[in-house]
Amino acid sequence: MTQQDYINREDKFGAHNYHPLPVVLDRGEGVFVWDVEGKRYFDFLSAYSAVNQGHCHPKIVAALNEQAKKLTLTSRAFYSSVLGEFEEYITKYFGYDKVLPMNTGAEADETAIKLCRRWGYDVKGIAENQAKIVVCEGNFHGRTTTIISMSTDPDARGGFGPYTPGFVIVPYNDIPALEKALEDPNIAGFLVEPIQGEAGVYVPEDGYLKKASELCKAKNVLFIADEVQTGIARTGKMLACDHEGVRADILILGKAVSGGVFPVSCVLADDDVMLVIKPGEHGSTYGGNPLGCKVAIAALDVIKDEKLEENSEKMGQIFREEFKSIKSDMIELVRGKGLLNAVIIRPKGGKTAWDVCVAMKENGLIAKPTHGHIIRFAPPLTITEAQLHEAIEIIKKTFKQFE
Ligand code: IF1
Repeated sequence: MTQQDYINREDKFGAHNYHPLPVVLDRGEGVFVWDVEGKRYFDFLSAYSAVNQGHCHPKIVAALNEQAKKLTLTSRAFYSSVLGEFEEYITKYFGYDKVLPMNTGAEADETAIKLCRRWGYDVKGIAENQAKIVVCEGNFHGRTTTIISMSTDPDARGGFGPYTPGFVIVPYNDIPALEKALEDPNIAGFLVEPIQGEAGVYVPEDGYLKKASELCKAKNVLFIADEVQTGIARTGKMLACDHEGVRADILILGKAVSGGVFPVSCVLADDDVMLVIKPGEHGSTYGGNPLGCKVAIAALDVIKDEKLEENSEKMGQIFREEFKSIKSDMIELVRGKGLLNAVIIRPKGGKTAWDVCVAMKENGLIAKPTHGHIIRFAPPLTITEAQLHEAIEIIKKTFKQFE
């Protein structure tokens, strides 16, 4: 089968809800992936920051294999020998009283929304069905019906109504707007991405998160951080909120919690919030399954063992410095933190970010354009300095081809 045969088969039998770059991947190891013809690429997407620990990390895969032979799923109708181990591990790791495990990022966001609303009624005393959550313009929290109800992206939202009420949208990185919105006594929470990923790696001004969390505290509103994409050392600290010393009341994690090996997401909170949900009121068949628990413990171990926070910070600095030295009138701006970076592309002679990504692919590096004019650069955090320089040479060479 040629690459085109694989592409045609997906096109014929799969729903057309994605528009992938024309490359068919077959194998991965560390920062590299190989296509079905054996060509090697630097992976600068890392499965949207799920593969922070690198592809097929031996320790994480070993944890998967070992547990797979023993017990994979019990449902939450019974206790398991592994769930408590994971719960103790992750709550101590992030410093929260309790965790609620789910599978995907969207489910964890949904969990946070339900938790926040229930807290709003039971603890804050908001009248029935009146609770509201403040969210930001340009947000991305997933694909469920409730989540797209708070989206401002016409592609994500359009034509899927009717929408779930109860959200108030304010501009991102705008403290006065947030302050004004929080005057409404029915606001139960403020849900925010510490850096907006899908919006194009939009980094707020220094102090925004700190100030926002203080405003929330003053108004008895839960500060809810969606760190599904920014968490787990992606931005140079374990959590992006750590850059400003902010501790969320509800922390949402997904993606790299399990190193891209098995879907695991979760919500962390202290008892005063988490215990408002009672038995039977929320859950998921696979949530907290033994396989995911063991994988997540191994994946989080790897972050610490290999000092990936430090490496992410250091390699990120080098990446942005080097990028600034690339002479191309197609590069408008480079921004990001740690190894979550984006480059804004100025189209030239009809050539767009898509064409740049296709050319980079030909040269041995894969990344994905977003919003037509932005390319995200987010390699696995295990990337070495030598590998980073090699990757940057590929990027330089590619931009030169457009001169
Ligand atoms: C897709 C982007 C990344 C997320 C935040 C929750 C979720 C996500 C902050 C939901 C998911 C994804 C999903 C992926 C594309 C993607 C993405 F391009 F949209 F912005 F990562 F860069 N919160 N992000 O970023 O997590 O349910 O997917 O596990 O194809 O939709 P999920």
